[in-house]
Amino acid sequence: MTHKKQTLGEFIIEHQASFKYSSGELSSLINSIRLAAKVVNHEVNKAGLVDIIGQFGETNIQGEDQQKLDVYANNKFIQTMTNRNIVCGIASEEEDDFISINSQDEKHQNKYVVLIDPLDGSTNIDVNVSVGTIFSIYRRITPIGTPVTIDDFLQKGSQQVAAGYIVYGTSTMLVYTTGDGVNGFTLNPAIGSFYLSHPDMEFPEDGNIYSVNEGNYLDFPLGIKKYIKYCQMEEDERPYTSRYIGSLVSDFHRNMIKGGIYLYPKSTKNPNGKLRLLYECNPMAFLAEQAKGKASDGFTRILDIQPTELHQRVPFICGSKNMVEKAEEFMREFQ
Ligand code: P6P
Repeated sequence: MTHKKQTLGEFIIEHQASFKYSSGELSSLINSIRLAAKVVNHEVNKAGLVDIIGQFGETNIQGEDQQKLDVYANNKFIQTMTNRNIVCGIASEEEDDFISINSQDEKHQNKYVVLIDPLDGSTNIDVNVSVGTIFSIYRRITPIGTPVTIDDFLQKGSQQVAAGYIVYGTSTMLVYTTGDGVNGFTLNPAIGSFYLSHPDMEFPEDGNIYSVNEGNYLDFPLGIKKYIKYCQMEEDERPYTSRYIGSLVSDFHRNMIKGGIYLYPKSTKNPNGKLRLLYECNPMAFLAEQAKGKASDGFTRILDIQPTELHQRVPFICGSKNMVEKAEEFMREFQ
């Protein structure tokens, strides 16, 4: 007899008591993300059919052309979380500065801040390759009753209370953690419900997939070059397989299921790497550690890095524990 799969809503209610900060607000916040994910998924899936693709004619703080779907996803997540009157502030890759959400009663009683990359991998939209949304949730640290400040957003990744991603791929999945393991939910588009399809997701300790943009090889630090050559050597279980989608969420998701490592090192073109600490590396690092994997900049645990700017970038190595540790070994030996 097949057991009825638990819906995301049922799962949230059942696990609410285990939240470090057991409060209905966090459940409601995750539910608002669930709602926005379904709406954005609908647009992503039909993107090829209507004129929603292509440049929106503006650029974001990263100087990247904003795709219409980027802007749409950004607005949808912000609007959905604002309407629920739970968050006191939102930061987004698509917004130059953070947004202070004044609660309807204007007394700033809401206690969570959310940081999002609304549509990561957006350059893949035009070529029908999977993209994703990444979110990171903290409790504010400035006093309730006052407007949020930048300090509420510049918290170490170790302070996150929840993090996750939605991957809009061959199927749409929502994968998240509240600090008690990682669980994956698959959307049944026919009825619009997410069902628990991947309980207790964990990175295999070892893997044979490495994900890096080898086009930047000549610019990489020597330690990274040495590690890539190590992956390619005929020895033991190597050579590994090279798989790079160009969408962090998709590469991370595949590597978590099959075992593997994702690397976005620094280079002369990107002296601090390309990925942003607050709304890409920290949430993915929280998920990685909760799934028994590892995430560092090659030397320092990502979750221990003290942020200094909203859109700061860091080098990022993340995945199966033994693979990350081997890469760190090369980084230490060859700096
Ligand atoms: P490159 C997408 O823009 C992104 O932030 C990640 O999702 C992806 O892994 C990476 O950048 C791809 O960057 O320089 O290899 O095209």
